[in-house]
Parts: sequence; structure tokens; C-alpha cells
Amino acid sequence: MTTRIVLGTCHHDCPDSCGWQVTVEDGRAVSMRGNPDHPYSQGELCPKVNRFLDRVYSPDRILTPLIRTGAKGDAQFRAASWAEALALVADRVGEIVRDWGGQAIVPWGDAGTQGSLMMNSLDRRFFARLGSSIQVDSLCGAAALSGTAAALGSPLTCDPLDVRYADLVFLWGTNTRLTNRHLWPFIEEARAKGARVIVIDPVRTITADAADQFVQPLPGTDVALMLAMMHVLIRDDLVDHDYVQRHTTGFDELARHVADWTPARAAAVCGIDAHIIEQLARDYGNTPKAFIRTLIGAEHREHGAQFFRTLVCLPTLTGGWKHKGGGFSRSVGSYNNAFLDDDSFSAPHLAAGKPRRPISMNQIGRALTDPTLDPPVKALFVYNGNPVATAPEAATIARGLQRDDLFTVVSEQFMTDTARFADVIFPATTQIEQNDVVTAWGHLHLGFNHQAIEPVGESVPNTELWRRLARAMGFTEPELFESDESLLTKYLADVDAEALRRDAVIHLPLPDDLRPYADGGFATPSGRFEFASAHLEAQGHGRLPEYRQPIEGPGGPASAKYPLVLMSPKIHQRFLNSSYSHLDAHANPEGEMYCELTTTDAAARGIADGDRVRVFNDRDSIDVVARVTARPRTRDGMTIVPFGWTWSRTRDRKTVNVLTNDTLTDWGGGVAYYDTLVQVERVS
Ligand SMILES: Nc1nc2c(c(=O)[nH]1)N[C@H]1C(S)=C(S)[C@@H](COP(=O)(O)OP(=O)(O)OC[C@H]3O[C@@H](n4cnc5c(=O)[nH]c(N)nc54)[C@H](O)[C@@H]3O)O[C@H]1N2
Ligand SMILES: Nc1nc2c(c(=O)[nH]1)N[C@H]1C(S)=C(S)[C@@H](COP(=O)(O)OP(=O)(O)OC[C@H]3O[C@@H](n4cnc5c(=O)[nH]c(N)nc54)[C@H](O)[C@@H]3O)O[C@H]1N2
Ligand code: SF4
Ligand SMILES: [Mo]
Repeated sequence: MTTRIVLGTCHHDCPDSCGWQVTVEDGRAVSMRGNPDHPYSQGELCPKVNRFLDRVYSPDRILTPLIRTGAKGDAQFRAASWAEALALVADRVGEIVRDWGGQAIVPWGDAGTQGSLMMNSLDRRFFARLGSSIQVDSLCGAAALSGTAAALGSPLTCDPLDVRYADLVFLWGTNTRLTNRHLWPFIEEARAKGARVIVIDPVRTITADAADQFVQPLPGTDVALMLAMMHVLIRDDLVDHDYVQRHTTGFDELARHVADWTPARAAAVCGIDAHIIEQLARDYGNTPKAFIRTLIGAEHREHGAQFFRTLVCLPTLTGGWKHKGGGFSRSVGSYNNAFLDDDSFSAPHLAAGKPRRPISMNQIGRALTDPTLDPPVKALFVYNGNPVATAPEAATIARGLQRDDLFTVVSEQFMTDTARFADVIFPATTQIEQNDVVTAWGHLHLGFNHQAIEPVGESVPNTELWRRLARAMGFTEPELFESDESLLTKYLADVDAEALRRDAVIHLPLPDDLRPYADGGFATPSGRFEFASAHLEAQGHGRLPEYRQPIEGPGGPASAKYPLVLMSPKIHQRFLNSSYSHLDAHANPEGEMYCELTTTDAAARGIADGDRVRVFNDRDSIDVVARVTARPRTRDGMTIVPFGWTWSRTRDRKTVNVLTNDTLTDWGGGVAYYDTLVQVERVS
């Protein structure tokens, strides 16, 4: 028997990008555990990935190409050979290009794998060669990035691990213990030295339960809270005037603007006590090493980017950026750009002379059902994602996918909400069956993933799928067939690739003392942080940070009919977006899809804990069980249906995203999932 230990890196769309080691005996992976030498994840994985091998060897895995035999959506398929499935796709796609032009073909890929090769490399070339439509916008991260970068002039923020030096930690719209769990020990390290942890979230999360203080504003009202905090900071002179004078513009204008934003005014908007706002501001202003941590939770709103633009004003006013353990930290993925040659994956010349229109991945339902779209979408390729479960307006997406004249190709490991609508499914490998490089967005390490086992069944890595499709289409350009090794060599030209392959993890070659704005250096048009910004005003985002209400919110036109704000955040330990919810070992402990209500809202509707209820709005309805407890996670006027259950686990084969809002965010191309209003009623 031969036994090998193979080092790898988790590919999931998760800030932690943990290191793992796979034990392989005679070609079969027999165990997998965290890599104890990984400087960030330190030998631990998570309740999702601890059972990864069950996923790899699951009897439900898709292991051959599949061709549809039943009605669209019925999940009825027959196994086919690669040759037959490729020929069918080449035929149909060739016909569509001839009859409608390349733009009738739309790719939809997300971050189901964050490995650089498998997420987004040869697919760019394949779709450029086809002259397809271009996928734009983002389900995750774009609004946070844009709002931050608009204010700082750059998307770069502090090293999350510097939280360990903080004296005060704000976890603002992020559920660290669930979604970024390997950062928690660094927060505990600060706490052991006396730091206080404050969570600000409309939902009482497991992170809120572990904090020293939990502040629960009404959803989407944080900008008012931030403006009032600035009011207090300026009123009580807790401003670093030297920093402000040297590195910013527009302070006087900001001071006049926030003069009206008294704690009392914000308290009425946010639904929290004015004295809490006073205290938050004073604690923040009196603590040089006050660290603000966030990820993406608050971006999923119509004014999602404004949240981030406003939030970064706080460390700028107090000079918090100067201190290791101070400042502001969100995704640090952008640090990779300086070291990795992402452009080496593109081959834009393959699209020369071909018009390419943008199609929003967030509004794919609209694109599939829009009778005026010219050319209409005639073929859709879905990979690394499950839009019917994860994108908003999912009922519209499902309706689009049922069109007889639409040809849908999905690359998947499992029969997802989306795959069940496909015409052809290609089997995809899992991370332990392929080589890749993984950039992290929750820490500053780069990971390598060594292939541990041969592909299971007839599954192939995504790159191989694009090569096979290009060959089947009769394309001949060599760029379409470049090997993974060759792609990696170019991509990694500027990092220590040898150490990366050897240890499967390296720290990005950045200084230990990162503090990106300790001495100003804001890359805005003026070279200063612009509290009042002419260029943001010109783009329609307001000269100053402003609190705005969403159209689909309390007091808005739909609120008389649909009085409850629906939050659909990630709450499950064992699901990763919609992944894993199809496996019994993960889904059974999470129980049934539910809707949580406060006792007051439940009583007003005659609903008791465990009742069957209908959650609905004009978009659709879902049939779930009510959860009503004495200690709710919600506030009155809000309800929660956690996001993650897949179709086969729900009563009516629908996920919460049939109800959510596909309005794009104020800027950045994010989407307003959480600005969704619903009504809930008991089903008798
Ligand atoms: N277990 C598990 N871990 C995951 C994932 C998963 O599905 N399951 N998904 C991964 C992915 S893709 C991502 S992007 C990250 C996301 O990581 P996070 O950003 O930490 O997670 P979210 O749950 O999207 O949002 C965090 C919190 O934002 C809150 N929030 C929503 N609106 C507002 C608001 O207006 N104001 C404030 N203050 N808070 C608000 C929500 O209630 C939620 O608790 O997590 C990753 N980790
Ligand atoms: N209501 C609501 N909706 C949300 C969110 C929310 O908080 N609330 N969060 C949003 C966020 S932050 C995100 S990031 C999105 C996530 O949305 P998606 O990216 O659609 O997330 P998943 O459901 O995990 O789907 C990933 C799929 O990729 C597949 N996959 C994994 N590896 C590979 C591979 O190597 N090749 C191929 N071909 N496929 C692979 C998996 O099997 C899985 O089905 O959801 C968003 N949707
Ligand atoms: S899903 Fe996240 S926490 Fe779990 S192993 Fe992967 S990177 Fe780590
Ligand atoms: Mo995400």
C-alpha cells in the first residue's frame, strides 16, 4: 500500500482559504484535516469541510455528462458519453451563433471555486472566441469594494490579523464566528489583553451573542448611525486635527453636514437609544486602536456602497489609520493584484471585431425573460454557481430557464436548483482532483492546491471543460488549449512559486507593518481623503455621505401590503451558500427551512412556533415552518429566512431568493437582497 500526504487549500467562497492535508492510500483519499502549519487556519477546517470526502465520494455526485430526458426543471437526465454531449453542445451553440450572433450566448459563473484557474481563466478565452455577451456585476463584494475605493481611492484596507493589536473591536455587519471563523482566535487574542468587542447587526447572530456589547439597529439604517457618531466626534472634539489637516479635504463641510445628525435624530431612524450612539462615538473616539471589521453583509442593500463610503470616514476623522490595531478592514483580496498576473489569463484579441454586450449576473432572470432583448439569450452556460438558489428574483430565473428555446449548459458536481433545468450537464471535479492557486480575501496568504487524487468518474476540471468545448466547436487558436501548468507559470511569475508549491502557502510579499493610510496616501483625484467629494457628486453619489432609504423599505410604496423586512443571511454552520445542503449529514442537523418572527409579529398574525406559514410578496411565496422564540434574533417589523437550503430540501422546491429584490446597489453592481418586503400568514 502506498500512502501519501498531499497539501491543499480550500477553494470555497469564504474569506478563510484554509490549508488542508489529504491522506491518500492507493489512489483513494482516506482522510482530510487542516494543515497544522498553515499560519492562519492553524490546522482547523470547519463544520462544512470537515466532511469534504463525503462530498467527493458522494453517491449523488454527477460523474458523467448528462442529457435531459424530462421537462426542464424535472431533473430527469440520461448518462451520455463526453463525445455525444460535446457534439450536442457544439451543434446547438454553432447554430445559435449563426442565427443570432455570439451575443445570444451568456456565461454565468460565480466563485463556487476561488481557485484562480478554475474560477476564471480559460473561460474568458472561450467566451471571447465565441463573442458571447459579457457577464457583469456581482453577487458578492462589488458594492463594498466600490464604496470603499471611492472614498479611499483604493480598495486596500488593513490586515485583518491586526485586529489582535486592537483595544476596541467593531464587528460591523459581519458574522465573524460563522463566516470568517478563523479570524475569531485573533479577536480573542485582543480580548485576552483587555479589548472590548462590539457587534452592530440588525440580526442577533452567534457573533453578537459572543460580543461584549450588541447593538441592533433597524436594517439598512447604519449610515444614520455613522453620521451621528461623527456628530459626536466633532462636537466633543475627538478628531485628530493634525491627520485631518494633512490628509483630508472637506472637513468643515462635513462638520456642517453632521451638525444636524444629532444622536436623537439618528436614534429615531435606527431604533436604538441616543445614549448608546453617544457611548459608541465616545468609545470609538477615545480609543486610538479601535479596529473596524466588516465583510459584505451590509452591501446587500440599495444603498450598500454608501455604507462603506461612510464607514471609512470614522478612522479618517480620528486618525485611527495611524495605529497598528486601528483603522478599518474588509476583504483584502485586492492585495493579490500587485503580485499575480491575472491579465495573463485573458486573450481579448480572440474577440476582435465581435460586439459584446454586458449582461448583469444579478439580473439574469430579467435577461432570460425580456422579450425586447435583441438578440435574446438563446444559450446560457452556468458554472461555479447555482443562480436559482443564490441570485435574487429566482422565480423569474426559473421561469426563464423553462423556455423551450433556451439551451442551458451547466458544469456541476451535484444536481443543484439550476442544474435540474439544464439541457446538458458536464461533471466537474472537486478541489482535491485538480491543481490550483487560491487567493484569499480574509488574510494575506496565497495558497497552493495540489491534486491529491485522479478525477472521480468522468469529471474534469473547469479548464479542461473549456478546452474540450473549444475543440468540439472546431476552434484552433492555441490560446484556447493552454495547459494548466503553463497558465500557472505565467500567473505566478512574480511570486516565490517554489516555496508556494512546497509549503502550499506563502505570505504575500508585503511589509509586516501594513497600515495602508498611516501617512495619508489616499489615491483620490485630490490625493486626500475627500469628506466632501466633487467627483462622487458628479457620479450621482452625493457630495457628502448621506442616509437614504430604499424604495423597497418601511414607509415605501410596497410597505402597506408587505410590512415586514425580510433578512436572508447566512446562519448555518454546515452550509456554504447553497453548497452542502443537498447532503444529509449537513442538511439534517440544520433542520427544515424556517421563517423567524418576534413574538409580537407572530401574535399579530395568529402564528405560533412550529406553524406552517406562507412568506410572500408580489414576486412569489414560500411554504416554511414558523420559528417563534422568547429570545428572537430579529426585531419587530423584521423576519428572517436564512439562505442556503437547496430545492430538494424545501417543501415547494423553492428557495428564499424567489422573494428577494434584484435592484442593483447604488454603485458597484451589487444587489439589494436584503431590501425585500414580505408578508407572512399562517397556512391552515
Ligand atoms: N457558514 C458559512 N460561512 C460563510 C458562508 C456561508 O454561506 N456559510 N458564505 C461565505 C461568503 S460567500 C461570504 S461573502 C461571507 C460573508 O461574510 P459576512 O459579510 O460576515 O456575512 P453575511 O451573513 O453576508 O452578512 C453579515 C451580517 O450582515 C448583517 N447585515 C445585513 N444588513 C445589514 C445592515 O444594514 N447593517 C448591518 N450593520 N448589518 C447588516 C446580516 O444580518 C449578517 O449577520 O461569508 C462566507 N462564509
Ligand atoms: N438571500 C441571499 N442570497 C445570497 C446571499 C445571502 O446572504 N442571502 N449571499 C450571496 C453571496 S455573498 C454569494 S457569494 C452567492 C453565492 O452564490 P453561488 O456562487 O451560486 O454559491 P453556491 O450555492 O455555493 O454555488 C456554488 C456551486 O459551484 C459548484 N462548484 C464548486 N466547485 C466547482 C468547480 O470546480 N467547478 C464547477 N463547475 N462547479 C463547482 C458547487 O457544486 C456549487 O453548486 O450567494 C449570494 N446569495
Ligand atoms: S469553507 Fe472556509 S472555513 Fe471552511 S475550510 Fe474552507 S476556507 Fe476554511
Ligand atoms: Mo459571498
